[in-house]
Amino acid sequence: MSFIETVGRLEKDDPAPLYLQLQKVLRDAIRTRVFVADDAIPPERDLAEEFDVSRITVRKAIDGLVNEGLLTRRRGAGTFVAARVEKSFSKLSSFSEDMISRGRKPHSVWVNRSAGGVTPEEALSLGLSPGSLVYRFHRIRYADEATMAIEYSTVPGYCLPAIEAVGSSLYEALEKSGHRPVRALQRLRAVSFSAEQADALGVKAGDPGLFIERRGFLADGRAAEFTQSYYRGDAYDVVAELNDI
Ligand code: 16G
Repeated sequence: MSFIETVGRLEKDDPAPLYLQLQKVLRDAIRTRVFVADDAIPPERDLAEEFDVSRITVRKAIDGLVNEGLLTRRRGAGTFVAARVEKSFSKLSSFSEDMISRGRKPHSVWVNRSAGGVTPEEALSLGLSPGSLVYRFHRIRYADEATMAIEYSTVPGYCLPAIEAVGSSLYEALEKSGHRPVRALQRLRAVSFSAEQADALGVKAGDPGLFIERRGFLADGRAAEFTQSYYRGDAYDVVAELNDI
């Protein structure tokens, strides 16, 4: 069956630009696993022909998905569904959203969750007054059956109605309570996993990891989260789009 038979046509009377429609078709195909990691997507000229659009439209659609990290171009070989998770460094997305958009199923194993008074260190990270309530979440994050990351999140008490509000996704819970961060500061550095971390992730002690620290803020400037993530170095590429200043 051809790709177009599987995914359907573009709606020519849909007012959305054709390249955005084609992006949606390709994004859906990855999300629903019509294409999986390392699959080649059809060449530009075939897509142009099958969807009856210009090559320029196809190129624009693909460029966007390459920038998002869903597709990668390999010189001389074509365009493939990214095997590693190409994580955008400039998008305020959640782990669950990152996985779902790639057709992978996120889930977490809880190591610990607790509520309590802020520690001096947390108070500094989140800009909270001593005595404030915080929620702490420690999770091992999976995509399908593969371990991806260890995460420690601290969330100010005013962001959630209760600790139980967080089910499979922290951002979903924050969004529901109207406290999803709208801005964040992030920093990243290379680490090598300790024996304990390696054990939790099923990798070898000393294997490389990416440590990403995110401080998320609400529109009014208050902190919404302080999260330290240890991502597997063999599973992620970090990508960012840079614009001229
Ligand atoms: C991502 C975020 C982390 C956030 C988590 C929420 C980065 C570097 N970090 O891992 O700050 O707390 O997603 O994920 O992207 P969830 O909504 O699936 O629980």
